[in-house]
Amino acid sequence: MSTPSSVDKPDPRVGTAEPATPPTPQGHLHPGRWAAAAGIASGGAGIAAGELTAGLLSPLVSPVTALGGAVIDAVPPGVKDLAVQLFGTADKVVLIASIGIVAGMLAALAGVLERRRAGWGLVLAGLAGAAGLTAVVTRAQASPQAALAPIVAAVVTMLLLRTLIRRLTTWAPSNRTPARQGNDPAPLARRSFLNALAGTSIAAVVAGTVTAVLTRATAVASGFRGSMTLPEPATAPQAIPAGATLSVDGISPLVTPNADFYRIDTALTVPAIDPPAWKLKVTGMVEREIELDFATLLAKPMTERHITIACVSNNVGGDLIGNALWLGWPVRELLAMAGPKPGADMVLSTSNDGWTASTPLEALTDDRDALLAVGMNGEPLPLEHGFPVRMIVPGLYGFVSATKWLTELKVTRFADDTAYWTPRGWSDHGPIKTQSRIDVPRSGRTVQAGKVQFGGVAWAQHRGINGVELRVNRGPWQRATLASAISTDTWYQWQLGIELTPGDYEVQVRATDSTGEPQTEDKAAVAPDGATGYHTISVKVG
Ligand SMILES: Nc1nc2c(c(=O)[nH]1)N[C@H]1C(S)=C(S)[C@@H](COP(=O)(O)O)O[C@H]1N2
Ligand SMILES: [Mo]
Repeated sequence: MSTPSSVDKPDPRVGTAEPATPPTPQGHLHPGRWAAAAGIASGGAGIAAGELTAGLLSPLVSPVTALGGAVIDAVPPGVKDLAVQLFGTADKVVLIASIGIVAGMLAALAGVLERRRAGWGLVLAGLAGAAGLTAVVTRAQASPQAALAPIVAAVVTMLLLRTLIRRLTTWAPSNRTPARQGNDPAPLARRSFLNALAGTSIAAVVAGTVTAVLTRATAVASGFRGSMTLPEPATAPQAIPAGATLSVDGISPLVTPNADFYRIDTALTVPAIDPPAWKLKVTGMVEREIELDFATLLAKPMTERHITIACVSNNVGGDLIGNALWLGWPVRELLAMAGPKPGADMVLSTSNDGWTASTPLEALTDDRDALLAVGMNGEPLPLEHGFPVRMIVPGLYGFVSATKWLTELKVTRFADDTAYWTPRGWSDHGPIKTQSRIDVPRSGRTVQAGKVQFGGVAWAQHRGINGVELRVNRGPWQRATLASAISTDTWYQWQLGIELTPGDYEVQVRATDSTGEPQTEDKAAVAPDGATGYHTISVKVG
């Protein structure tokens, strides 16, 4: 028969071996403290699980960094300056540590509350998760999957907290119970709680360590990016002509802000490259192989140009297209240094993560200003858009030209080398097809009878657009007002007001490139080399 005093004797049998400690937790450490410890361990493991999720899915925005960002945005500038004065470059470390301390106190409180009344601690954990979720989704760089991390953090915290507090309550009921009689469950329950607490703490430390290792490279790359200054372009960029922007509500902005720029790549996690360790190799059919480092690249005479890039996977009317001001060194200068050998007709560009693109050699050596880009809209390339260096080639779809996180250019032949997408059902060449899109009104919208304002964009990079027309219910084509171009390498805005009486309408758009070739009505799927057909919308006029 086991009694409270008999458990003090060491007993080798499983489940009953207990060190010589008092039989109830009250005599050792107050259960409230154990509850607080359970809260901290659960919260720690939950936050670590959330940060790990973010590290894998959305390394640029994690719950903790998003909360830090939200704090920075919320404090008045005076406080920010004071923090920088006080802590210098350690200000961010101090901020994250403060978030850690607040989180620890809240987690301890959640443990204590959960022990007092089941469910209360879970509510507190849920509220903290909601705060993290709000911070994450309001960050500019947040991707949809970034929302997963705070949810994982909250769910893991709640599950662990509930388990630990239940075990603690079994061991040390919160309201005083009569002295235990006979088969005392306390030692077993005590062991069960302490094991779970230890397991949770170890899991928190392991997940935290893995996350730190995983995200260290991203932190280094972001840190470098944040402190670098872009070189000035050797020649000023083309000015945006006065008539290039039309004032139509809801039309795509002429220049796409970085935060709104579409992102397409096969990278599961955003590659993080430390620029001092970066090198670009020029190999293959060249007179001289070249290795270029980042400092050398930045010292080259830079060109700055607006170029509209588009994805071959963009459906007719889709939004996988954007226009940015790119700063870079022309690829042709680098290739001229290397000296391509006769017979070469392709450059296979490789990214840090092994992805490859096949670009016609000619598109990289002619005068179109294919760039080794380091800047996007006046900033260093965002990490997800290829930091530190990517290719941007006017006139070609991204999958055959716009290699991000660029590390190698191999001069070769289409007959000898194959790019990533080519054996997967896509073409090895990818000139951009003439296309046009109606941005307003949105398809399916009801608009007021009278003069209805239509507006959108049209593009045929490197050829240019010379006209955009609309037709209603397959009637005659009506010529839209075409804005001035920045250059033929960018998209053009267009607008047209059409008198419409109440009813349902189908409206279509088509563009004609500057060779006089109108865009085709024939529908083609995105594979193998880009969608065709007219963007067609339905409009209800009320
Ligand atoms: N390393 C790498 N670069 C890449 C890709 C990729 O999968 N990996 N995708 C390409 C494709 S298909 C497109 S459309 C463009 C998109 O560039 P963005 O994400 O900066 O808009 O990047 C290109 N560069
Ligand atoms: Mo693409």
